[in-house]
Amino acid sequence: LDNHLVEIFRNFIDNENIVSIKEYGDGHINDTYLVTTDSSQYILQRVNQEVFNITNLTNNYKQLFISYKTLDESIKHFPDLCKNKDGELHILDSMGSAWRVAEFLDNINAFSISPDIVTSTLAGKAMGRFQNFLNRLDTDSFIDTIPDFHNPHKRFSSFEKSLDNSESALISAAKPEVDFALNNRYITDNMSNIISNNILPVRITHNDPKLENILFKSDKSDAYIIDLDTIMKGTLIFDFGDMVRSITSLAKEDEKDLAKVKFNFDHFRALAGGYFSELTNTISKSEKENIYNGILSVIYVQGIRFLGDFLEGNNYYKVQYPEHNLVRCRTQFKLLKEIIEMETEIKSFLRSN
Ligand code: GN1
Ligand code: MG
Repeated sequence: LDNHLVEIFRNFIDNENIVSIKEYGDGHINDTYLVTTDSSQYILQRVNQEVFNITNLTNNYKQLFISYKTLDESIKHFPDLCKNKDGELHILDSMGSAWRVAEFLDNINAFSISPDIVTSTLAGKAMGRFQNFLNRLDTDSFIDTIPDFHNPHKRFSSFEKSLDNSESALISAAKPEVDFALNNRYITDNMSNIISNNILPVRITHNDPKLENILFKSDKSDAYIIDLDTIMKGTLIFDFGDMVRSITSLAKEDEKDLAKVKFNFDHFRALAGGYFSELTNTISKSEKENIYNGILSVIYVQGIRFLGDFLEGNNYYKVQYPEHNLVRCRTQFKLLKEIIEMETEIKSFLRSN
């Protein structure tokens, strides 16, 4: 057992014997461990403070948990965070790292690829229900944990900066992707226009609801939402877009064989059906009308974020090899192309649902 991890965990749970502490999951930003004790299991996490402001993050978690209790929700949407001895949701260690402990949910499955239609429908439903819960919260009590997180204009500008700062060898290695990014910047321009018209309702949204951040009960009766770090003001169409990004392609985000990265209409229908069935009464006309643009924007922005990080030498996302971010970028752009080819069919499906 790693003494430092044990010491940190003891701040939250001190009356159970620790059996093991193992690295866990596939998150790109924070460090996650599974702690097994003689009577239970927990998630221990080190929050990446280069990405998140921990004070704002914990403020938002408190809002979430307070609201959860006062609104008396009948369904469980997400796992609880444990309090430390002083009643706080995170601690800082001697090196200044921020740590927290969450409840580990039993009998659940996480997927990086949707295994079947039922799962895609359930993912949509679970996020739809979660959005309905978020709609009841006080928007102003949430602080942005990452300002401009989905701002398409800002994302494009930082991509241009990465391009300027990049070594020429890296730019040559990514020539087709850089060209694609530059040729398709209209996607962020269009989205920026829509946003500046102020027609999209400002809601509290998840902002990172990729499939891996949805945990499915083994009996497929329900699902929980995790990775609540980016819950803040945002727009629903980007949440839907991120689900489309991670659910409709049936390939891993870092799949090297692009032939496997294809837009799957059946899974799209299932996902959208599940999501909209929960949101019929809340989704606005402007959201519905711009949802296709939202999908394009999220996938394009994800592509240029991976590409920009590759060009800058992989400072942001965890990588397993130097081209990892470039490989990730390629899957995003491939999916984006597939979706653009299906524009008419996708739009007509969205109109009739
Ligand atoms: C990151 O932490 P994780 O792996 O759930 C990223 C998301 C990206 C996602 C791509 C704070 O999410 O924005 O969509 O990777 N989170 C942050 O897989 O940048
Ligand atoms: Mg995350």
